[in-house]
Amino acid sequence: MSKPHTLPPVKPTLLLILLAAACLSSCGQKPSQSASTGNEAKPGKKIVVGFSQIGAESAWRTAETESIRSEAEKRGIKLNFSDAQQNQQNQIRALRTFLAQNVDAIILAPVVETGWEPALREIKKANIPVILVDRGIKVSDESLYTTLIASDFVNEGRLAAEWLGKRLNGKGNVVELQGTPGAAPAIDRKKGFEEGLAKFPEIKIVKSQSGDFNRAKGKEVMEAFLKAEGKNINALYAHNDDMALGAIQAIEEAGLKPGTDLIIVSIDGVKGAFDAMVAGKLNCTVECNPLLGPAAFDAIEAVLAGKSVPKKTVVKDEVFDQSIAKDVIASRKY
Ligand code: GYE
Repeated sequence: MSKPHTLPPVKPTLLLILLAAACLSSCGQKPSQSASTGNEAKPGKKIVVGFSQIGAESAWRTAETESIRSEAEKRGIKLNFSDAQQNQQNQIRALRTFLAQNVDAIILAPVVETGWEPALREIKKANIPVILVDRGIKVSDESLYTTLIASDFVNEGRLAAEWLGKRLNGKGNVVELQGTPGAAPAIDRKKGFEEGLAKFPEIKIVKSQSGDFNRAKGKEVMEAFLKAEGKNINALYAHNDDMALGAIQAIEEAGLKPGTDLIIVSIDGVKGAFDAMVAGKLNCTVECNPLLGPAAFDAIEAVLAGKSVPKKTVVKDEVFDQSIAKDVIASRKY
C-alpha cells in the first residue's frame, strides 16, 4: 500500500475546505467492523497484509508459513512477515508495527491463548481486520478479531485416544508429550485425549510434560520419561509429529523398538510422520492441515470487499495409521 499518498499542490484556502470536509465525514464516527472500514481494497491498489507467525518449531509450522507466503504471492498481495521465535511479546510488537504501517489486514497465528486484548483493541480502533489462523485465543470481546480458521484440536485428541485405546486393547501405561504451555492445541489436545481415554479406565497416563512442539525437546523429555518409567511404558501420545520423531530417537537409543515395544500416536500428519510409519516406527498420526493460505486470503479478500465471513472455519482432519501409510505417502502435500 502506498500510504501516505503524494498529493498535487493545493492552495491553502482549498486545503482548509478539504480538511473541514474530511473531518465532517469522519470525525465522531465510531469504527465498526461490519460497516465500511476504510480499509476496503481499492481497484489497482496492492493489498498489504501483516503476518505474525509463531516461529519454525515444527514441519507443520514451516508448511503453514509456506502456504501463506505462496498464496500471497499468487494473489499479488504484499506480505509483511514477522517470525516471533515462540515469544508472545515479539508477536505483540509485530502487531503494533503492522498497525503503524497501516496494513490492510493482519494474519495472526497466536502462540498462546491469552494476553492479546490490549494490542487487538488498538488494531480494532484502526479498523484493521484480524484473521486468526491455526490457534484460537481467549478474549472477553469476540469482536476483537474477525475470524478464526483452525482445526478442532479437542477432536484430534479424542481421535488419538480412541485409536490408542483400541490398539492397546483397553489396557496400558501411556506417556504424553504436550505442546507449548498455554497454546490452544496443547490445552485442547490434552483435554480431548483425556476425554477419549475415559472409555478405557485401565489405560493410565503415567507421565505428562511439555516438549514445546519441537523435536529436540521431544527427545529430551522422552529420555527423562524412559529413565523414570523404563519398560513400564506401553505407549506414547505426542501432541505433534515432531516431538514423536524426537522421542523415537530417544527410544532407539534406549535399546527399545519404537512402534513395537512402544506404540506411538501423534498429531499433524507431516511427511516425516509418514516416513516413520512406513519404517514401522510410528503407529498412527491424526492429521492437522497446515495449508491455510487459500482460506486465509479468501477471508481477507471477502472482508476487504465488505462481505461478511463466518466467525470460525473448522478445518477437517483424518486419522492415518501405519496400515495405509505406504499407499498414501506419495499424495501427501506437506
Ligand atoms: O500441530 C504443531 C505446531 O498450532 C496446530 O503448532 C498448530 C500446531 C501444530 O507447531 O506442530
